[in-house]
Amino acid sequence: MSSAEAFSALPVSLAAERRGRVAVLKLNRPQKRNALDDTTILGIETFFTSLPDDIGAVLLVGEGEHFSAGLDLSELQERDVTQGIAHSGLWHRAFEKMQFGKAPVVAVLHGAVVGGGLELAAAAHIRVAERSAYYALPEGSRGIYVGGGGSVRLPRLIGVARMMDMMLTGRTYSAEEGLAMGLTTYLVEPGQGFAKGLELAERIAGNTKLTNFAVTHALPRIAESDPAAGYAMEALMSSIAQADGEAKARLQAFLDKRAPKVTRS
Ligand code: 1HE
Repeated sequence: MSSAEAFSALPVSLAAERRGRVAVLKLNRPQKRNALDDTTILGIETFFTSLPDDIGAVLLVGEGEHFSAGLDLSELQERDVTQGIAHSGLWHRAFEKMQFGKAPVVAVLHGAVVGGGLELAAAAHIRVAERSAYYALPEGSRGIYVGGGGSVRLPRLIGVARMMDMMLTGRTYSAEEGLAMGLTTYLVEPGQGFAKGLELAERIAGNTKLTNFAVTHALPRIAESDPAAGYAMEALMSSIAQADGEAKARLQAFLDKRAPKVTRS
């Protein structure tokens, strides 16, 4: 599928564009603070499943004053238990497609990154947070529970105890506090998020496809494995990666002094 076809199939609450080898996906419902309704979640799934093969990285951003206010609460009232399970499954599917998709995802965060918005951000591989960003899980106070994979992803990032505190007490964390906790990967000044995110996404898109696959698909699975299986998987993955023609060309370029050295950035 071409990027024009893939991007035009999105609902109005999302907008996508190409920046070279980077696809930018924008939450585009600022009048509702980018609250995530079913249509938007389905659109996120469509976007990640139909990403053109030549896209090397995705930049996920939010229009308006906030990244996302989370679940669209107006859609919640009518659901029974069975529908609730199906709804959560929809989010799980969409975010899995994002986390384990064709290309790494850099999320640019500002303003509210709350509830399902934080669950969405947690499915990204890198989070660039502007100083205005804040993290919260207001589900606790609303009488509901996370449903977008938050119980699985967030404890792995910040620990069970911190997540419990956020849900039980409504505690919020700033973008700066998020640095130490593992929510914020890069902290930037207001208005600088897009440029920083794009710079990182372009760098990621310059890696080989195989390396990006290894890092985003193999590494998290290896980290979850028992050590014996992990070592075996690592040995396989590293031998597959180094056998790739592009890897050999890059190693040769270094040995020929044509490739950059590793320096402090
Ligand atoms: C919404 C939503 C929403 C705003 N669903 N409509 N999430 C929350 O509990 C967060 C709820 N939202 C807020 O706390 C605030 O809206 C914000 C701090 C994010 C932004 O405040 P502000 O002053 O900029 O905007 P606002 O005036 O509160 O909202 C503007 C409009 O967006 C207003 O609608 P309007 O028709 O009156 O203009 C709001 O009703 C609407 N709006 N947030 C629906 N979330 C898979 S499970 C995940 C579970 C969760 O995510 S629970 C957490 C839900």
